[in-house]
Amino acid sequence: MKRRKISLSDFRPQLERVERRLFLKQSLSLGALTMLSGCTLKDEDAVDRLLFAMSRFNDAAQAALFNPNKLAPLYSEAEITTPFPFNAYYEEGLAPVIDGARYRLLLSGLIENKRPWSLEELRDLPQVSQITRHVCVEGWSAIGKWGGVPFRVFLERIGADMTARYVGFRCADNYSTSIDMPSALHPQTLLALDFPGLPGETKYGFPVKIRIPTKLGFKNPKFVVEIFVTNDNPGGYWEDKGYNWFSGS
Ligand SMILES: Nc1nc2c(c(=O)[nH]1)N[C@H]1C(S)=C(S)[C@@H](COP(=O)(O)O)O[C@H]1N2
Ligand SMILES: [Mo]
Repeated sequence: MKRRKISLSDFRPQLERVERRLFLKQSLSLGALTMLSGCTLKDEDAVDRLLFAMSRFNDAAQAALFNPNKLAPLYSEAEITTPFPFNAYYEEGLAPVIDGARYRLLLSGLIENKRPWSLEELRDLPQVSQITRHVCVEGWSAIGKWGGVPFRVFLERIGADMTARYVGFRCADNYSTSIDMPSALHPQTLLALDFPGLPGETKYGFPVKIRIPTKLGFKNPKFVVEIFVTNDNPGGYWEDKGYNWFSGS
């Protein structure tokens, strides 16, 4: 497999922006501010902006390096982690419990057919399953099995604009995240309907989770209630708090 070589010049605009920020930080914040304020070298805003610019630069680098055909490793049934760890931005007892019979998956944005989908209709699409490793930024990983519809198949079925840049997700617990289109179309990205855990356990994302083994755990939304396609980066719950947006694993 041949991979396109990337060089720093591919990122000229981003680099220039970072350099400009560095220059501004030095001349305004560190220079002018220290003169004005005496001794504190503190300008959290400028530092934040610089780190944000570097993180966006890192997004571009990760996107350019992302190989849409490279597969995440697969594992055997015997390697599955039981019980599978639960995680969310709140404690376990507060995870939403959704009524599967009344559930409808909503669609919006750059999609031809936006009619909502019931769980039964999603089940009628071709199903696959895979055992992969979930990696959380908080420093743990676990191997689990997820089943469902290849996300590319679903995006084709609904007439999603695959030339658009982003796919965004809204969840029943007010969580949100978004991914780049190449990752959405990756052969292992699943609209998952089967989760780790015991039958009837809903905390791992019932009824719909987007399982993306090529991305960190927080880019894998659980309890998904709406999917949208857009050219404007939608950010997300952790992304808006400063986590790196691309976050490949
Ligand atoms: N709706 C929703 N999805 C979410 C989260 C969340 O808080 N809400 N947390 C994310 C994070 S940080 C992790 S590690 C995984 C945890 O998934 P699990 O409970 O299946 O292990 O879900 C991700 N998706
Ligand atoms: Mo996570």
